[in-house]
Amino acid sequence: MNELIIRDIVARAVVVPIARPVHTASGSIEAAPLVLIDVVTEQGITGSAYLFGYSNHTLKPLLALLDALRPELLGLPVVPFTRMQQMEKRFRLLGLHGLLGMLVSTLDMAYWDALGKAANRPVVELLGGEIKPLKAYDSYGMVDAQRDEAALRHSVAQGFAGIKIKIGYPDAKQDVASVRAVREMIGSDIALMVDFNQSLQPTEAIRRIRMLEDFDLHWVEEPVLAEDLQGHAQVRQAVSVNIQTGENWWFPRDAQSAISAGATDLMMPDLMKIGGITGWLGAMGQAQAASIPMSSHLFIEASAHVLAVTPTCDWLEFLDFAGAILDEPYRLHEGKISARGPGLGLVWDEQAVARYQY
Ligand code: SMN
Ligand code: MG
Repeated sequence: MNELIIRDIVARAVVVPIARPVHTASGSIEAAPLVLIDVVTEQGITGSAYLFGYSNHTLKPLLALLDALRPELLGLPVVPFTRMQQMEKRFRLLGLHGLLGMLVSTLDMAYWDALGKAANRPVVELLGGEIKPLKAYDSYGMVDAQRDEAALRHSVAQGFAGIKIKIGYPDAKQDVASVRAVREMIGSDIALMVDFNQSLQPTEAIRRIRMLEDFDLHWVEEPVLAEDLQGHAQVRQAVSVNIQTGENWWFPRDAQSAISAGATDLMMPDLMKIGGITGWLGAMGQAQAASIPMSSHLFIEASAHVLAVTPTCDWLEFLDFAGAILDEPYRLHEGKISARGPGLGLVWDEQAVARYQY
């Protein structure tokens, strides 16, 4: 394949409407603040990816940081592994996390997209795999049993084999009430996951998880602060349900820290924090070696490619933040999600992008 050379990197901020707001114990997402990144090459191929800024406050700083980064990258070949090493070396003193880590990871996804487009093949095939249907769960915020009943029933009717809800209410009794209501609604055959979004102290987490023992929870996510690996390990030892974490790990080394601390039963790295496709490959090797089931966090489109080559592939999280600005949003087929190409299969709907420009 001919080498692709980076000619320009174009970034645009958008705030995209989402199907339902995501209320968590640690803040709410009413719309998705995204930065769309297009890596334009001399050869006429453009690689695309998006990042999720969590809050509108990050959008302008992300664009400014990318402006500062661009001169480091123009004129260089689209070789993801080499570009990752370049960034690691260039920012060793600062460290790759926060906004910089998000940009480096997203650029990596855009590089892989460009390589896939240049080869006219889906990224999963460049990785040595093939497109395959992946089991997906529908991801909710904090639910109101009455208000959300129709949506939850629709998720089940659509074929989702799992549902995740957020809990971590001020009062533990509300957690129990919410889990009970949803379990009753979806029945015993659907996997039910809960996410505390880092809201508890270890002792309180243990107390609350024990109160939820009757509901056959599939996993309990981030009961305590993501960085508190000891706290996660402590909770994990005290309860019988599987502990899930990983969405806040920065690059594969954080996966190593968490696994070696015994902090988790399951892992779900986020492509935008784990180092893009390249970083995911590093984390998935660790998951394989430690026999840890690995799921995705957000980023449906790119996750569908990498999960299909993940030896311990578990669940794809269906939380659609970009559907409204994509030419063709991802949809479930018989309860499963399959990757699309060429590249990562991302095509912007330019009218929608203009409409939601920040
Ligand atoms: C989450 C994180 C950030 C935005 C929305 C949802 C969440 C998840 O923790 O697991 O999906
Ligand atoms: Mg989570």
